[in-house]
Amino acid sequence: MQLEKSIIEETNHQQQAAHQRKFDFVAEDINGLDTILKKLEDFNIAIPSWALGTGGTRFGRFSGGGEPRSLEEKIEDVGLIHALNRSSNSISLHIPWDIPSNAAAVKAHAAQLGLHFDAVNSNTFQDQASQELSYKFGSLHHVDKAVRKQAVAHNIEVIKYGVELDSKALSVWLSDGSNFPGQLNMRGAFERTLESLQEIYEALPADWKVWVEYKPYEPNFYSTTIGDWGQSYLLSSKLGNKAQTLVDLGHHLQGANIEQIVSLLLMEGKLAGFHFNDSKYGDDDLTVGSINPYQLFLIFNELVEGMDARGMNHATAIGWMIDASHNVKDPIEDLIQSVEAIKIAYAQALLVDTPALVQAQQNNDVVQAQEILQHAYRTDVRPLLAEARLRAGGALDPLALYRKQAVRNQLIAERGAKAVSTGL
Ligand code: AOS
Ligand code: ZN
Ligand code: ZN
Repeated sequence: MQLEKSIIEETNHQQQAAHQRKFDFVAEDINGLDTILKKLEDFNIAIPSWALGTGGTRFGRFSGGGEPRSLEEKIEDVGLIHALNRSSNSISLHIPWDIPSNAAAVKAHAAQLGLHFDAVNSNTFQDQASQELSYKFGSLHHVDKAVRKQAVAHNIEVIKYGVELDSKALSVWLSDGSNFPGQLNMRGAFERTLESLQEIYEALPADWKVWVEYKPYEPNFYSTTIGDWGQSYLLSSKLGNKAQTLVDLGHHLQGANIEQIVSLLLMEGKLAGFHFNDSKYGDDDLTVGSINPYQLFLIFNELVEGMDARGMNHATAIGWMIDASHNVKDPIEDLIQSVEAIKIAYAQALLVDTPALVQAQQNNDVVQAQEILQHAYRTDVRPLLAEARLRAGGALDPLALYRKQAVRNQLIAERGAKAVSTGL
């Protein structure tokens, strides 16, 4: 299904007066308002194809119904989100969950909804029915050259699908690791991973990147071969300019200073981008900003400062994507909330008084530095986001409109209460 533009316009019209009051109140104190609004309008976050269905844990999965049954329906769902928020103009596909058998048609369908294709993701963390050799003991790091060869070939096949869709990056997350001490030689595992990644790297088109994601544990619980940003950075440095490190916010041990990691990767030109989510304990894949929105703001503060220092375009220089699992929420509602939370953090970071902060840091004025950051963080920027959406043709309040139109019920009527999406 698609949302009629007239419905969005009509609802916006009804909400206009209330919006204007809130917008005028916050806008009055903001310097460079139009520049900020333009940056917000330009800022889009990619939606992963695997986040449109209900997620689950190893204990169960409780579908809410109306899930997309095909790649076409996944694209439609992203189209719905984008129509509402005008901030989700791309989709990141996962192979083999979403094989684009007719790439031209898939691309045309997406384009009609204002969408393009973000990074393509390979999968060597599961065995597929058609697969000859098992990944039970790893893929790119496997001790058996034949398994590594199969995994390399899969990644090269994913690049080929991506080329057909005009993607520009291959995103690699490996579950390779060990469950018990002694199970593998860590140096050997790293060297074999590097060698496999080098073969994949060789297959990248000139204007492509490979994004190397790290994760400290799960599904392996003793060691992970690309376990942290240092290991990913080491690999991406050895590989070359087309390789960068991808930061998934949930892939850190508790207490890690993610903003510092981000700042240094950015400084080195090695920050590929993000998988946004939030967590309380580990890779919980909760809605972005639901647990620790201040940390999200601090990450964006480093990003804005670091990108400006390098003259980078905020919207396009790195990859912005959500990677979350919606176990108890309607996936579309969760994604609307996630995009909003990311843009709130971004808008707050844009409000930081940088010259004053530099001055405070120079003077070792710790109190003033904290005041400056928290002043920006505590500003209610939601009316700015709403205004940017309005200017871009989206809904003033995407979530409210989604509910008012009973979109999920319409999707259930169309696809059935038991429709199950491909994915984890
Ligand atoms: C796994 O924990 C990672 O976050 C992956 O980025 C992602 O969830 C996976 O690649 C889905 O395919
Ligand atoms: Zn991820
Ligand atoms: Zn993850």
